Amino acid sequence: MTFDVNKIRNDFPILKQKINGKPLVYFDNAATSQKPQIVIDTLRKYYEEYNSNIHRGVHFLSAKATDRYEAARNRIKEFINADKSGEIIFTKGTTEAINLVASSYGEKFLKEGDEVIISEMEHHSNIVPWQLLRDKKKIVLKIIPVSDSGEIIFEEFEKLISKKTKFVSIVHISNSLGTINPVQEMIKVAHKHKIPVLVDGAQSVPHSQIDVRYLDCDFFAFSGHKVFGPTGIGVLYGKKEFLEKMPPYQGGGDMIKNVTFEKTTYNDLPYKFEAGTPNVAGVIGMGAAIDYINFVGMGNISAYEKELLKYATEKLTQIPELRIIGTAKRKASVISFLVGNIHPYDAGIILDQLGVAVRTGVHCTQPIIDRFKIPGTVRASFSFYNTKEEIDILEYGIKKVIKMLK
Ligand code: C6P
Repeated sequence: MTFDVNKIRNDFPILKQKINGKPLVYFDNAATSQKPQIVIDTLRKYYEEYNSNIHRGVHFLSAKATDRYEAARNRIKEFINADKSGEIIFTKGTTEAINLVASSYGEKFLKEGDEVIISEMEHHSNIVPWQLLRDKKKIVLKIIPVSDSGEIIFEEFEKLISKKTKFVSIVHISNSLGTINPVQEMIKVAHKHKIPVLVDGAQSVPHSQIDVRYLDCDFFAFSGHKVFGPTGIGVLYGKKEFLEKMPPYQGGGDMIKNVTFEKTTYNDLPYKFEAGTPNVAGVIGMGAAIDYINFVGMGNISAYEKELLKYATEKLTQIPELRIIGTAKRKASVISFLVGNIHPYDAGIILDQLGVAVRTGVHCTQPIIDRFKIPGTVRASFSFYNTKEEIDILEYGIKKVIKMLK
């Protein structure tokens, strides 16, 4: 398909509305993305026509829902180029996917004194699960420092690796800085020492083609709601060799083969990790979102967003009072900034009055915000349905913020 942003925008009904009397400029895509009509219709059709529990019923509706659920798993497998559909585990989102690994892998393979490496720019969801494990098993957390431009200091990462290192968990694209981390190189280094690596792909899957076999990551986590799908659904990809050895994360229906009071045997992958009635609508809706991305083309999405980032960076750097936090050489379409001494929250409120939705604060990444010794940032994060005209509105809004609050 040839890329026509106006046509694309027509697929997203929410973008047509006015906020505070002004056309909505939605620049909070890193928090959650908007949903195309096809996803909304798919969810409605599911509930109107074949809502049913899966893997359980012999009746028509249950069979249909099961088919659609498993078909979505297969499409997601293809989308990230996993080897087997059993390596795609549905979770609530990135957060639950990382918790699953920290809890289950940690339970089985990590012991007191073992070291887990994360970076200074992790989202809380890739910090706290490891801290919980630290409290439980007395593992040691090692933190890769980040440079002033917001890049991982690679040599420091290499220096942190020792015989005690037993796991690396790293964010692919930083949600607060936009930095694209060299995860493939990091995985190579870790694998030389036989250390498994989890990649937090919450911010990379919406913007770039992910190939988990090419990356050779051992685990990969992402969320449906950031890839134009519903909330409350996400994916953990894991290599079969690890998943098979890991204990279940939760117990309940569907994750078992046989249950007696004396002994329970667990189901095969991926069901071993999907206890209870899953988010059937969410999975099917996420499948529709993946179809939509494939229809637009990830190549088109990445190229267009690169253009938007370049345009926005050039425009915003011309405002003397504005300071961008996160100036890595390789960046995704996120601009975090501060305007003079104006508190990000105040800037966000004024931008909202102009219909511009941005996120303000620490973006669930308090350690990296503290590292820059700032109270937080204003974050504009772009998606492929945004336009250069909207960036002009943001620029106008920032100038207004300066006039009002300086
Ligand atoms: N970041 C943001 O505004 P969940 O909430 O489970 O879907 O995703 C958690 C998560 C994990 N890693 C990264 C890099 C993320 O950006 C996020 C979610 C949102 O930046 C909400 S805090």
